[in-house]
Amino acid sequence: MSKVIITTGVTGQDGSLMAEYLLKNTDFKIYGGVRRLSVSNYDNIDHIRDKRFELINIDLSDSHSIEQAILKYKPDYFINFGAQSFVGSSWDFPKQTFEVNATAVLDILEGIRTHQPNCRFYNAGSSEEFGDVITTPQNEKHPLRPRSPYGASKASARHLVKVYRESYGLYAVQGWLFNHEGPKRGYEFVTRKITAGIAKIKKAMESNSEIAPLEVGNMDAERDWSDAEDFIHGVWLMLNQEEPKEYVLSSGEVNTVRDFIKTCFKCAEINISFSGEGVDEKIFDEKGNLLLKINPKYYRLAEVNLLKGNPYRAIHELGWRPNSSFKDLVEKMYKNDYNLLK
Ligand code: NAP
Ligand code: F7E
Repeated sequence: MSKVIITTGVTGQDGSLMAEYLLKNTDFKIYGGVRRLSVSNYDNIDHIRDKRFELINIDLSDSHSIEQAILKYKPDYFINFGAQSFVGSSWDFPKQTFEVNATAVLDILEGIRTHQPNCRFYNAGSSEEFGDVITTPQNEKHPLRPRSPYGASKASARHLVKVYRESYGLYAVQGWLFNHEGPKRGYEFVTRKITAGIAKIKKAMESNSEIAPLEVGNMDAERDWSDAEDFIHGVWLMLNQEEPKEYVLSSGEVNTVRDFIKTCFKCAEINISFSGEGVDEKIFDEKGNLLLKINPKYYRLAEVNLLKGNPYRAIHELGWRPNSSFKDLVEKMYKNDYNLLK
């Protein structure tokens, strides 16, 4: 009998990559949890045609659906990638963010404890838990100082995972994953917004049509960006150790949002110049066309200015390492978005 795995969030970036990874690297039966939406969004999984991959109903805001899935499919592994994952929206929907990102984790842990105590559980933790950082780079010992309802929800989930691991002996872990990106990234996250926006600008230039300038928020924010594909393997390693232990996954390299924008314009072979400062900062092309401006509506109520991870422990204990460089990542995302416009 092959093993059974439930993965939530399969319509999203990480869940869909994990489904592909498991189909390629295991002989498991994979149940992908999806919730009902008025218009379904299966773009990231539409291409998967394998009878080992099946969609099942799990809405993380409904504890019954979680318990029923555990009872019915008796998973050997449960990977929870489902979340309200957009930090910016977590101020608009704080309660929903907490319920989906923290209370649902309690429901999964209870379901596993009660019905499948040998099931290994991974919950998707975040560098946003470190928030207002006091030392750089951040490793597993950095205190949790979240700055958003999103960060607070993930930090709460972390405590629950630890309590269930220590109280009931569950194999339950939550890695600290720093920003990871790629062609399956949602369009509201800054990297995809930039690569999709600059691809549109390039197309407009090529067809002599009107250029719609990109609008962003804080270009000084610094992030440790990696390729999401690198992280999926790290999550799988974290789930398959002799003893449950949690790790930081990151590249250890930091860039500003402005660096990401500059690198992407370079990939698009568009020469740019900057003018102004702060909210008046703008980017123009050689002909004086406006390509980018600041829109304060994208500023966060409380910003996390700098996140830089230290993946030392994952590299030395898990044997994991990031493969892709920052420039490779920007290029891969830009090329994908440009090709989508063909
Ligand atoms: P994502 O692309 O936004 O995917 C989120 C997934 O969660 C989607 O499949 C979404 O389904 C699902 N979901 C949302 N609410 C749900 C609900 N009530 N019930 C069931 N499913 C629900 O996020 P991601 O980038 O893949 O991230 C995966 C996980 O890692 C998340 O927990 C995120 O918070 C965490 N994380 C991500 C990063 C990163 O840089 N990507 C870094 C650290 C941690 P719909 O399609 O139905 O909306
Ligand atoms: O913002 C700044 C923004 O929304 C990155 C999620 O996967 O990673 C992600 O969270 C930075 C922030 O990602 C815009 O203020 C500037 O400083 O792409 P983001 P995030 O908030 O870092 C963590 C690790 C997760 O766990 C999350 O799930 O970019 N920024 N201008 C902007 N951000 C957005 N979205 N849009 C802008 O126009």
